[in-house]
Amino acid sequence: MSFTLYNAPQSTCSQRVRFVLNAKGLPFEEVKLDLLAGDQLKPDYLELNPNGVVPTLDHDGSIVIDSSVIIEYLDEIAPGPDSFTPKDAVARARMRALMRFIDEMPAAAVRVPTFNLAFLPRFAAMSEEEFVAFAESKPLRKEFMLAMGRKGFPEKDMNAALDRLARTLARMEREITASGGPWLMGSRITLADVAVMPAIVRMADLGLDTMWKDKPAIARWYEAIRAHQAFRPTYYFGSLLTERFPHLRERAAAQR
Ligand SMILES: N[C@@H](CCC(=O)N[C@@H](CS)C(=O)NCC(=O)O)C(=O)O
Repeated sequence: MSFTLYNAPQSTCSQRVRFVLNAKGLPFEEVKLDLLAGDQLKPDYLELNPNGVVPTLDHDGSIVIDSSVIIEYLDEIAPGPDSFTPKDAVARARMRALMRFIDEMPAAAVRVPTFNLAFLPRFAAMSEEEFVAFAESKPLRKEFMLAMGRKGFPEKDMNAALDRLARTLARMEREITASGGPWLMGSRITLADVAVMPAIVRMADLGLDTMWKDKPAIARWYEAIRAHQAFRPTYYFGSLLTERFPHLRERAAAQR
């Protein structure tokens, strides 16, 4: 089996896929796209992924897109050594429901502070015409970019995103407590944990980990995922925003 992953080091959606590939010991070739330069919008890449986003997996010539779909696919074709999917159909349905919630809530919400805090200087340096042309070339994220504009999302949008993240943490705390932990669904890690991991790591990267200081189940969950053997190879140097943007390093330190 040969795998090529089109992705970006700091992309949260890509980190899900790298984690599952690493956990399963599946060797893969990485093609790294520069998302701020617009590599994901080039015609050759759009042929592979018409959404113009990463990640995209090429498995022996078959193209699979969308990180949630890709991690389910990988767990189906390579269930060993550890499966991330419960055997019981009801538990599987619960896992998928959690994954839908995660895609809709934290995965989307975390983009707002990410763009405002990390990527804005890049867009602020563009002319208005350049920025609008860049936004309009994005199949999936045109409206998101135009809503942000070159000045960033307004405070109201930032607060709404932070509130959605806070509600996600409350839901996670309840799920982990009810299941007995340390994972969302109990003693075994599932794809739901992998799906939410990058949003939680991103929050810590942005200095927002204070949001779970009164949530011991999440603190334990975070320790457990960081201790997983797939974590370090997934988060190689350059995967965190603070490793890439010095201004964020200072900001995150000041938050704590
Ligand atoms: N639902 C998609 C979303 C993918 C996505 O939003 N990817 C981001 C990086 S995490 C991206 O490529 N952004 C590029 C852009 O906004 O132009 C998935 O999970 O694969």
